Amino acid sequence: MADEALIVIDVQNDFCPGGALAVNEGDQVVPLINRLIQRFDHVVLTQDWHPAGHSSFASRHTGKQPFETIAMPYGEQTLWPDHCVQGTHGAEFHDDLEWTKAELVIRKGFRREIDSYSAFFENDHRTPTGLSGYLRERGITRVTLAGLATDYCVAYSALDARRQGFEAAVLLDACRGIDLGGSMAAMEKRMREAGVALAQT
Ligand code: VGL
Ligand code: ZN
Repeated sequence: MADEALIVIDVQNDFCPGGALAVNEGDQVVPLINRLIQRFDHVVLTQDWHPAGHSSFASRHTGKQPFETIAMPYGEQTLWPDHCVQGTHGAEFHDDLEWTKAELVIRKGFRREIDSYSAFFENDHRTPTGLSGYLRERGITRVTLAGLATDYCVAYSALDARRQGFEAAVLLDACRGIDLGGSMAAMEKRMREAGVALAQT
């Protein structure tokens, strides 16, 4: 287990019921993830962490509504309601998440002009967060992922983990998804094809 890390993705108020970008049943992952945190030697958290007026917010683009897509210099980008703004309550971890044991918090999406779903790379698939180097230097070869949302930040993190040469598993019962236009099925397929183990806690 010393060479394994649990990566808890974006268990933040804005992705839970009542939040700005609420994922259906998002808060229900918290008790499962708390048990996982106890079981793992190494725990990393990610925190979606946008400046106000972030380019992924529909409010930044006149005439655009949340969940529409636009072309950005780095590719297609889904537009979201304003969420996880740095320093706000919505950006904080869910109150019941027992995160004190975490050894690292990776904040992502802090560059105004580019979004970042993955814990490893921003949405240009090129700009690193530093997580690969951190894990590698610590001798971690296998990551287990859980959190929000299955079909966005969890899935892109798992795909990049494989791309970076880590073994990767996603615990689906400790995740909840957004499911825009079939994104749940599409991302589960992509994960499976990339060699991500899809499992349960
Ligand atoms: C996420 C959309 C926008 C996620 C973050 O955590 O899956 N989704 N920002
Ligand atoms: Zn975001």
